[in-house]
Order: sequence, then structure tokens, then C-alpha cells
Amino acid sequence: MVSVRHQIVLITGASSGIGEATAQIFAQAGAKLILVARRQERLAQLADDLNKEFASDIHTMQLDVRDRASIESALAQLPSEFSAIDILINNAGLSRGLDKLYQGSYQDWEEMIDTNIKGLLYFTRAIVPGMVSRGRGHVVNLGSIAGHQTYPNGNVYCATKAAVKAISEGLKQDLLGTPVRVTSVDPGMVETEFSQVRFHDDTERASKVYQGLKPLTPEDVADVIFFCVTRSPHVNISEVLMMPVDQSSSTLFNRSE
Ligand code: NDP
Ligand code: 8X3
Repeated sequence: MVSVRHQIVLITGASSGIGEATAQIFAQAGAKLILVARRQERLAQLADDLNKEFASDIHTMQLDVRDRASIESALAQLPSEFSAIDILINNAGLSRGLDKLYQGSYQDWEEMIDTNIKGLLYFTRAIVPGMVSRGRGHVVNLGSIAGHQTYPNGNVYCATKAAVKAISEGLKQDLLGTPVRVTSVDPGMVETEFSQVRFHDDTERASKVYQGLKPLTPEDVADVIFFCVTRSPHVNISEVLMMPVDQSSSTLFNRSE
């Protein structure tokens, strides 16, 4: 097992859900963290908590992953002790709406495409060259069951996650001959703020998604990310498809009512 102690880990979407749980598990293992999201107050609170609990070294970056110029500028201004990023976790992402494709919202489509695909590409393009030149690194992308199986009304969100799958495979092929590893972690249903965001803050509709079954927790996913990153350096776990026991495909669930 590889130790992540003192390794520099950048996590996008660290203000909530899977990203926040991933920050927690890496902080506990002694990694140095760069936490990225738009909600700076959430990042500051998390950094404070992790610092108190684990004496973690943390740098926060308030930015929108859709904004390439701010990513480039924030990375260029990283304090030198955080600049040689070892592990990039491309987690920031969202779904918006659950509509028939021919009735969908252009704004929802653009937000998903710009965040889930372009944001992930911007961080990858900016950080991976340094990994290659230093001869070490690991990129973990958050895909989804939605990238393997399209479901009714999921159309554009599923397309963004299919794109993440293709990008992970392409990056892995293009890094062959270097020691840099690429992993796609693709969960089924995880209870986070995901549905709240998908349904534009309709709390009642969001809570129904998780009714009558036991979804994955953000910690379950963080645990798998940590496992992938800590394998021996010659081992690359390319893809993990993980589901709650109460889910067998993107459309089949075991609900108690
Ligand atoms: P949450 O809504 O709880 O977290 C999403 C995170 O992404 C937040 O920290 C949010 O931060 C950040 N984010 C969203 N848009 C942007 C942006 N434009 N710029 C910067 N940060 C952004 O959802 P999850 O934890 O569930 O989602 C994390 C990832 O996991 C996503 O890629 C999602 O697609 C994927 N996933 C989720 C599943 C689920 O069932 N929950 C299943 C499979 C995959 P902020 O708003 O502060 O910017
Ligand atoms: C999130 C899982 O099935 O709600 O990627 O799209 S799903």
C-alpha cells in the first residue's frame, strides 16, 4: 500500500457530498489538501475542522470550474509548498433537471456540460503535465452508472458522464509509458446534495429519490477512491462501478414501499 502522507491532493467539489468525504479520508491519512469549490464559507469551515482534528495542511480555492482563466490563475498562484500536485480528484459535478431531451432547458444542458466535462478537462490539462515531468501522479475522475447506462430523462447528464468515461480511457491511453495513473470511480445512487441540485432546491422531490432504500453514502465512495490511490505504484485500477445493494442498474431499485 502506498502512503499518501505529505502528498498533495487537489479535490474539486470539496464543499459537499463525495468531495467533502474524500477530503476527510485523505486528511486523516496525513495528505496535504487543496480544496476547490464555489462556496468558500463551506471550504473554510471544512479546512478549519480538518485542521483541528488532524492538524492538516490545507489550501482552499474558491472558484467556478467552468472558468478556465480563474483555474489557471489560481493554480499559478499556489504557494510553493502546494504546487507539485500528486493526486487530482476531478469530482465537481452536477445534474440539472430530469426532462425529456426535446423539452430540456438549454441553461441546464450548458451548466452540466461546462461543469462535468469542460471543468474536468481544464483541471486535467493544467495539472497532468507537471505529474508527467515529475514522474508521479494519479488522476481520479468521478464518473457514474449514468455514463454506462442512459436512463429515461437523464439524456444530457448521462452524456456528460459517458464523456467522462471516454476522457478517462483516453487519458489513460495517452499516459501509457509514464507512471501517472488514471482511475474512474463510477457510483450508482449516493445520498448527497445531488438531487437537491438536480431539482433546483425542490426538497420534497429530492428526498423521494432516496425513499425506501439504502443508498451509498459519500464515505462509501471516498473509501473506494482512497483504496484506488493507495495501491502499489505498478497497479492501476482503471474503473470501479459501485452500487448500493438496493440498486442493480440505472433504473432498477429495491424499494420497501
Ligand atoms: P453534491 O451536490 O453534494 O456536491 C457537488 C460538488 O460539486 C459541490 O462541492 C459543489 O460545490 C461542486 N460544484 C458543482 N458545480 C461546481 C462549479 N461550477 N464549480 C466548482 N464546484 C462545483 O453532489 P455529489 O457529491 O453527489 O457529486 C460529486 C460528483 O459525484 C459529481 O461529479 C456527480 O456527478 C458524481 N456522482 C454522484 C452520484 C450521486 O448519486 N450523488 C452518483 C454518481 C456520480 P459548490 O456548489 O460549492 O461550488
Ligand atoms: C448520479 C447517479 O443514477 O442519479 O450520477 O444519475 S444517477
